Formats: sequence, C-alpha cells, structure tokens
Amino acid sequence: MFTNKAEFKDAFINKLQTMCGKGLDEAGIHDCYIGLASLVRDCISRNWIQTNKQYRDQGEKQVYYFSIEFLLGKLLDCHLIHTGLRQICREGLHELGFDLEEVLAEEPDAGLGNGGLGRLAACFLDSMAALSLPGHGCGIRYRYGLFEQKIVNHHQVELPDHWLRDGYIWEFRKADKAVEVRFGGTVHCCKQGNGKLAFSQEDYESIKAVPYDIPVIGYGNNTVNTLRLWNAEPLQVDFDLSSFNHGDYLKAVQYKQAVERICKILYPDDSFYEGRLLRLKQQYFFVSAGLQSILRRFKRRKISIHALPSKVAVHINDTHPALAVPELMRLLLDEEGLGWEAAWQITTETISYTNHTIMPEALEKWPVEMFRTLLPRIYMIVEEINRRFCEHVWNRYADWDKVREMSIILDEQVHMARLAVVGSYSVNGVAQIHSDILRKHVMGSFYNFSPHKFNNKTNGITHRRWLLKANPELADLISQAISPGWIANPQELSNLMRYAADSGFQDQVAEIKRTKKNSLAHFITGKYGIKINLDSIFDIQIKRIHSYKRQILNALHIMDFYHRLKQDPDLPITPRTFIFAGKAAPGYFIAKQTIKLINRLSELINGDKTIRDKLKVVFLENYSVSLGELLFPAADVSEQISTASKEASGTGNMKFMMNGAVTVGTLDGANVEIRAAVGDDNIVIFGLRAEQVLDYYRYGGYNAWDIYNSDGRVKRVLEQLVDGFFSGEKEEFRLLYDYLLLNNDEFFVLKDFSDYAAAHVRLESKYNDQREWWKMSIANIAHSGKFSSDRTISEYAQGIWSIKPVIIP
Ligand code: 26W
Repeated sequence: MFTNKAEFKDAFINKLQTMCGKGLDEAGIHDCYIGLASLVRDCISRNWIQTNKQYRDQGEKQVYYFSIEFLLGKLLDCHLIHTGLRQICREGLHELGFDLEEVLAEEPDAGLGNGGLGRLAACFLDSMAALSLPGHGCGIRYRYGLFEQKIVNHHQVELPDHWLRDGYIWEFRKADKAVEVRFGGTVHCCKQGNGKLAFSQEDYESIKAVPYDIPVIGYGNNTVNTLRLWNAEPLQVDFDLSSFNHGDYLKAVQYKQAVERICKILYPDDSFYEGRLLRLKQQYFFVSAGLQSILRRFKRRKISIHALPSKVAVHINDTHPALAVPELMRLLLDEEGLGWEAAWQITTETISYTNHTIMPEALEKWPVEMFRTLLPRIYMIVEEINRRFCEHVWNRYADWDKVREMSIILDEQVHMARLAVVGSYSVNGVAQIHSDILRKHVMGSFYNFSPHKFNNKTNGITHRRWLLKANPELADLISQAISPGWIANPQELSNLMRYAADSGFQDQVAEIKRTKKNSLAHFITGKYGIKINLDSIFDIQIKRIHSYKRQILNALHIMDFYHRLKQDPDLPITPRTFIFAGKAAPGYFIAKQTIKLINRLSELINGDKTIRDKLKVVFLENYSVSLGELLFPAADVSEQISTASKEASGTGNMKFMMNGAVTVGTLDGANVEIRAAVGDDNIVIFGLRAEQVLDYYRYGGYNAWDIYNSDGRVKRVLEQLVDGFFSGEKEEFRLLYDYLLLNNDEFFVLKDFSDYAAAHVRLESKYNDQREWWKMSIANIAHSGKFSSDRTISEYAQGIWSIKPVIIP
C-alpha cells in the first residue's frame, strides 16, 4: 500500500521490476499500465477478501445479477477515482515522466455487451458496490467482445475484438471453484424405495465451467463485490494426446473445440432473436454454472434449503438467463431431493425478472425440438411448469383462447418471456411508460392474472463514470458551487438550480462545454481530417443503429437542412455539427444502409466548399464506452427520436442530460420522465405520442404516401435517395426508399418529419438566446440526479430484492 507520492513512486518502480522485468528507463507505456493496474489490484485485495468474509460471517441476503452481457468499458481510471488514489498516481507518474491519460488509454475496453442492456448491467454493479450492497454479477467470459467497426467505402465492416490478447489484469481465475455443466443425452426415470421418482441424465456431454472473478470496487467505501464470468473448458484438460489412437485423438480435439466455441463470441444482435443452438448453449451454460456455485456456497452454511429466498435473490436481466427458472427447479428436485411444490415455492420466491424490450422480433422463442435435444431434463421441467400453469389459467377462465395466449409452450416453441414471468415473483419494466405498456398491452393477460408481480424501475446511469470520470471539469465546478455532497447523494444536484440564472456560473458551464467540444473536435480532425467549427451546435445521436431509433429521420432532416442552405447560401442559420456513432448488427441490412447513407451524406456535405463551416456531418467509427465518454460531455443537443412506444427506456438520454445537453426527443421511454423532471421549457418534444402509434398499429389509418404526396420537403429528400443525388449512382438507396414507402413507413419517419423539422427550428431559437440556453443546460444537469443508477438500485434493493447494505470495516 502507498499513502503518498514518494511511496507510490517506490512501489511503482518495484512493480515494473516484478511484473514486467524492467527498470524505469526501459519501461514502455504498456508496462506502466500493467505496473499501475497491478498496484491498484494489490491495494484492493485486502478489501475484496474482507468483503467476502463479512458477507459470509454476517449472513445477510445477497443478490446475484444474471446477465448475458456486461459492457464494462475501461476500469482503471474508475478504480483510481473510487479508491481516492488518482491524484497521487497522476502526480507520481508525472514526476517519473509518464502521463496518466496515456497510461489509462492502454487498457482494452471490455466490450462484453451490445448496448443498453449490457451497459445497464455494468452501471448496476457500480451502484451496488457504491451503496455497500451485497450484490454480484454473473455472466460469460467471451473471448471476443462486440466486433470492432470500421467504415470502408461508406460501409460498415466488422473485425474481431480480441480484447484478451494481452491478458486482462482485472480477472482472477478460480480453478478450484469450477463446476460441471451437462448437455444432451437422455433422461432416465426410476422409482426409488420411498416411492419418489428419481431422474438421471445419461450419455450427456460434460463441460467444465471455470469462473473468472473481476473485482467491483465501491466508491469511497471498503466494499469490493464480484463479477463472476464463466469460461467453458474441456473436462479433462490434461488428457494425454499421445495415448489416444487416431480416431480418439480426432474426437478429443473436436470435443475440445466444441467446448471452447461456447464462450468464443458475444452474439452481435441486440434486437433480433435468432434461434441459434450455440446461443441456447451459452445461456444454459452460465445460468447452470452460476446457480450451482450459489447453491454450493449456500449449503456450506448448513441452514435449511427452504431459507434460500431469505438469503439469495437471483435477478434475470431480460429473458436470456430465463433458464434459471427450470435449472433452479432441477437442482432442488434432482440434487436436493425436494418435492415439486417446495421446489416451486423456493424458485418463485428467489427469481425476479426485468423486461427490456417490447419489440416483437426480439422476443426469444426456442424451437421445442432444439430445446429438448440440448436440455432434455430441463425441457421436462418446463413442460411440467407449463402443465401446472395452464391448469391454473383454465381453472380461472375456463377459456382455451386464454390458455393459448399464456401457454409457455405453444406451436412447438418455448416462449421465454412467459417462462420468466411465471417463474418470478417480480416483473419490472425499465421506465414508467414501458412498464405501463407491458401491463396494458404486451403482457396484459399476465398482468391480469398476477397484477402484484408487476412494477416499474426506471433505469439510471452511474454518475461516477458518466460525470465524475468523463467530465471532471464539470464535476469540479458543481462541487465548488454546491459542495461535493452530490457525489454520495446525486439528488443534491438539484441545488444547482440556484445558479441556473447566474450569468457568472453560466459562463463557467459554457466554458467547460467549449473545452469538451474542443477535445472532441481535435479527435475528429486528427482521425478523419474533418475541420469542426467550435461555434456550431454539436448535435449528437449515438446508439445502436436501428429502424425504430430512426437515425434515418435525423439523416433526412440533415438532407433538408442542406438543401435549404444550397438554395440560399446566406440563410441566417446557426452552424451545426451533426455527429453519429453506432453499430449495426452484421445481418441487419436496413441498418447497414443507414450507415452508408450517413457516410455518403457526410462526404457530400463536408466536401461542399459553398457550405463552409455552417454544416458538418460526422460518423465516428466503433462506438464504445470510451468513445461515449468523449462524446456525452461535448454535446449541446441530444437526439432521442425513437418512434414513441418503442424505446423501453434509453440510457444515453440520461448521460447527455447529466452533461448539460438539451434533449430533442419523442415522448418515449425515459424521455417522458426527463421531461417531467426538467419541465417543458428545458426540453424539445415532438412527434406522435405512444398511444397514437399503438392505435395506428391496431386500427390502421396511416398511409405513408399521403405524406409523400402532400409534403414537398419529404418528397424531395426521399427522391434524393434514388435520383443520383449522392454519387450519381441513381438507385443507390432504392432499398431505403422502398423500405420507407412500401412498408408503409412502419416507424412513422415520414409522419413525424415536419414536426421534427419544426422542433429543430425551436431548438435553434433557444440556442440563439445564449442566456436562456445555459439556463436550460444547467436545469438539465440539476435535475439529472433522479437518473443516477444509485436511485434505481436503491429501488431494486428495497422494492424487489429486500437486501440491505453491509458495511465493510
Ligand atoms: C435475442 C436478441 C436480443 C438481444 C438483446 C433481444 C433484445 C436484447 C436487449 C433486451 C435489447 C436492449 O438492450 N434493450 C435496451 O435495454 C436498455 C436498458 O434497459 C433500454 O434502455 C433500451 O431502451 C432497450 O432498448
């Protein structure tokens, strides 16, 4: 341990020797990263052990957050902030001739997630540790994270993300805590002496699940929780290859490869369900391993298994870990020897479930045949869960249509959301409007059947990463103004409202925004050679590329904006820089065409000398947590323009708000609550409301051609997709054109266009009154406390999990 700069420098030099075998003069920047990170590791190791011991000794209830994704990003800087070591390290490194920022850049981004759901899981871990709550993550150690995106000739190209190439300093392999996971084979049933049936699986394929633990470090306390990621390995690692005859040798190698495939890649789809066998394997693999290790630890305490729900909560992040329901049943029935009723009671008092999407194409439905072949015993249990559940439904309604509507197994498919709802004691949505839609529409019959299960937990983000780390200048200014109490209690940010109209304070906020815009502009110019006007409005849309998120609406509006400028080069407009970033699922054609459209637009406009610095369009490659940390603080305007009812919550909207950007958005997801928090004057809302959208879907009455024929601006920009406007190639964006018009514009892009354009006019006039603008900006920061994930996690802890803080001495 070190407590001052001199001690730090000694310890650091020592680490370079022991970890890298190098003296100070030979050490490169990566050596410095390894040296610094392993020093931090040493510093927290005592607390990690102490935390586990305290949890064991005190025996309070703990929660396990099961998620197929954890989008962690870089960790070292957060660890330095949380442990309070940052200043000492920064200065110490400086005196040794190194720059902390450069050292931090050496860390690979742990990109083990697609987007919202995975990043939420990471924010939740951070908040649990900060609030001293006994809560841990359980997931998969993917060899390859989400693909790296490059833009080549305007197109997205995917490259593998080999994030583990140089090793990962934060993971600890725990070989002694491995468990066995079984796939396939057949189930045998025999009657025991006591008359009970016993089930055993035979001729199965066995796999070893080895945990890799990553410490999750609390802010300003001694808590170090654990994120446990499972790796799949062959059961007999050290089989002697030479002892196999030729056939067996091949078999052995094939077995090894098949096992290693399980954890090889993160599936890059975040809204289209595809019934892939390997994905089902991944799901069962980590769920089974996670539950086995929880039960093993629980049983060491020698208390009745019936007490499980009072000591353990298992939360499933969407339906990907929903096999937790039948797997916990299996362990209780087959391994613990409980009867069905007792096992069911324990299971349904232990598991809770969050839904993250209402998009029908995202709902997981596994083919029965595949499910039964891969997981024969689990399938039997699901059948029995369903048989009993359908009986209840029948007894209540005596209506076959109701039974069909709610059956977990239907038309040769296993409906995972239904399994999750039936097997959980709590079901929540992630923003008020989303929870309302679940209750009223998507899960209406389940809500009517068991209304007590349903609740809302509006998402949040960790203000430690998204403000303290990403924008230390703003964080310092806030602390000077209202004292640093907001860091422990983010709701105190509301005290900033006292300064919203203070011109001196406004100037300071504006100055910081300019600094952050400047850093981003430098990055863009350095990487893409595009010159950026710092006096322009930085208008940013960063998220996965998806039709419902409507990047196309943004692009069409920019085309219209460009047209107006071309018509009248002296048009009195405030200059704009439109920035996009986001990945498309590799097989998602429309999303990839959208990326191409934006990149074509960028090339055309940025290369147009007549436009000069009035308009720029930038598509940044490879959106990631780290890139987000550069972008959110630099935004003036936050684009949150999904078709109302489609975005469950959104969390980027919160990151922008916390950094003082003003939202232009629809009344969708958490935008609704952002508006309620900041008030109508501090947000720009446009477009159809959710109920209108849902009514159109149900009753019809919308015709995209009507808009096309009546709105000249809409018609012109659509025509430009197919008239050679971009490159002379006429039909270049025919498929986008057809997609919008022939599908009757399923996400109401045309319908919302004119209102969106009007919203941008309102936005511009607000921006032009700079005093008013900075007042709005400050109001957004001041009201962002509600969207800290500390608030969200406190609500989960009290309202769902019933867990309390455990203070680590
Ligand atoms: C089976 C394919 C698949 C994979 C991932 C379907 C659906 C998903 C996720 C549930 C998609 C997702 O990330 N949803 C987002 O969750 C965020 C956190 O709650 C919300 O803020 C976003 O609105 C929601 O789209």
